Amino acid sequence: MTARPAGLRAGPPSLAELRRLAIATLDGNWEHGHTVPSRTLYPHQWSWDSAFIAVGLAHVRPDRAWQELRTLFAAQWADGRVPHIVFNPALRVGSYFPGPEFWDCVRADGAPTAATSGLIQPPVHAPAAWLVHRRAPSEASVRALRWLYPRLVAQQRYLTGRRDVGGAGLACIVHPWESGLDNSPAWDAPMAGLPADAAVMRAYRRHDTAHADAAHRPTDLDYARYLAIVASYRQRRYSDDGLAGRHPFLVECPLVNAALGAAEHALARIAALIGADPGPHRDRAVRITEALVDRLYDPVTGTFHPRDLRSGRLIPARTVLGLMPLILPDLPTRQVEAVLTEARSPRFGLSPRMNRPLPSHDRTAPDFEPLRYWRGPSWMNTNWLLWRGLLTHHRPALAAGLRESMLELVARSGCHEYFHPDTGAGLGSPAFSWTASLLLDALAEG
Ligand code: 2M8
Repeated sequence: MTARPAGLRAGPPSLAELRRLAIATLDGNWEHGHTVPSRTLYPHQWSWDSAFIAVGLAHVRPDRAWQELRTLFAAQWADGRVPHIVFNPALRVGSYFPGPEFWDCVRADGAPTAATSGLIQPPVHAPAAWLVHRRAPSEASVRALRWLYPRLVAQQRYLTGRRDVGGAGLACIVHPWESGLDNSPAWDAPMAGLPADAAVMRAYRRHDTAHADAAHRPTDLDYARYLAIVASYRQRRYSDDGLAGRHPFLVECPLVNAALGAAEHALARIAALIGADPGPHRDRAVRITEALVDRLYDPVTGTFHPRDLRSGRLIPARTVLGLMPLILPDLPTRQVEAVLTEARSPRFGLSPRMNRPLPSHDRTAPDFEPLRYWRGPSWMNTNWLLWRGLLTHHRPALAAGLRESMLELVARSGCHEYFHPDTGAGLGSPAFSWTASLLLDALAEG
């Protein structure tokens, strides 16, 4: 257990103190129109971070919640993709690696004037926008939803159109960064075929390891491969034409596709509110859930797995990604029960009285690493998504257990980026935005 988080007085913190800590964290990370995930490690705007941040801001600063989503979607590409990073032009070169000069998106068709990356992240924005409105409904929130709706629709069209590389109606990711779980063991197999030369990194200066313990971050070999995949996409100027068979990383991810389906459910609600037709969204939601179950659920393991489109096979690793389809309200009962069994197993340890936090990878696996980023540590956003899924599927005791465990993490260690999955010690960046914002959301539903 670590020292008491900065900003809290001695003794166990009260819920009001935790709330104040979360608000101070978000205020400290606010940067003219958006919130940085972390002042040190991630000083620009990140796509799915902004969605999670908006959910928390809705409870305390609803204007900022909408600004957060607006600034992100202002950088949407003409083809509908929402970039995973929007760079802050006021920052010096080298404040983050890889920066805009590495991405070189200006030469891509349909890139915005703002400097961005060319990748996406899980499309959790429509469900987040709907939650922001529900948390703080007003004329302004309806106006904001009217502005966002066509942009969210374009985002879905991009993912189910150009990114349907497998041809079954699911979105394909072209880089591990697109999953949000960068170095998850799920990506070891599809990355294994890429050149294995960590020495490539001598030509670059990693920014992350200057601010966080290298043993808690992806390795140089991981980074060499991340850059190789970006270089391949960049060479085709981020065009998705003819990706099949040529691009080195092509995967259907259960989290990205669960978010894709949840987005259609949210869009149906938004459409109904603003006078558009919810019908097509409902139809698409049904089709996405069916495709997800058909292509990514393995009846033998009883959980969801990513599908590697290059080999055609499901990836055997049992990571927290496999639990994420629980966010789908129309997930069939058989898969709901299977995911709950997996979550309650010693691999993940979900229970009404959790004695350890939910890990990001199977605790019983030989490649479980309690300190290294997405290979074991507990993260607030995957906790929160599973918690929302438990509420959606009416499991109040399990949801309460998970919520308690989330609050406990911050009470012990503060708003850290991630946490040791045994001790709850804070890891990565302190004062991390989505930890603060999702804590606010969990506190509000006590
Ligand atoms: C991490 O990813 C970035 C690359 O996008 C990085 O490692 O530099 C991930 O945890 C990702 O999910 C997150 O959105 C981002 C910013 O918090 O950091």
